Amino acid sequence: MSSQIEDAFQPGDALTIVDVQNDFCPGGALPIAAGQEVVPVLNRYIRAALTKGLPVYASRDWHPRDHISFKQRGGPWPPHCIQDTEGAQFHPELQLPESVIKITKGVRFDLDQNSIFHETGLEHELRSKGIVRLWIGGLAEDVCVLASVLDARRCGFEVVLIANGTKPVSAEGGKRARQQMHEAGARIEPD
Ligand code: VGL
Ligand code: ZN
Repeated sequence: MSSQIEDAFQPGDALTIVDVQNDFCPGGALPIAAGQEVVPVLNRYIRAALTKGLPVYASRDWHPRDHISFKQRGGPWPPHCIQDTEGAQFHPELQLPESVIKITKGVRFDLDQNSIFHETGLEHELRSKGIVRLWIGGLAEDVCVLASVLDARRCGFEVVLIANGTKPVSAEGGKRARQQMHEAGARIEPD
């Protein structure tokens, strides 16, 4: 029997999982409340994508030590997702397939990359694969998910936000982010 997710997936879709890393989950360096709850939801989407032969992308925040976005450098964030540390690893229960295509961001010394499109070449990659629609979930809804959804829309991709597969840094920020994503033309599902 096919799942509802499988039925909703179409050729030209890609699943895009943003920054589901230990540091963004409870116990991590920049914990998002209930961040780990996105994992079983996104695992269902991964299984459906594989069944339908759709590509799965997973981004990771991957900062050099002493990154410009860290508080000690005048940035907004505590140190997090430092390259090759435990905190930067994907959540251990996230069932990424061997075929996963990783997007590594936050590596630049001179700027932060909240959006998975920002200076990563992802637009080129998606177009070369004939992708027209992205299903996006992950962490954090009001930071990297928001920036990525807005950039995807600017690039002309259709976007479905996996609403139960994302969590915000703050509840208030999450409400605003959802509104902004909706206004930018992203479908929010399930609503
Ligand atoms: C993120 C804060 C700092 C995110 C990354 O992935 O949403 N948030 N760096
Ligand atoms: Zn970061």
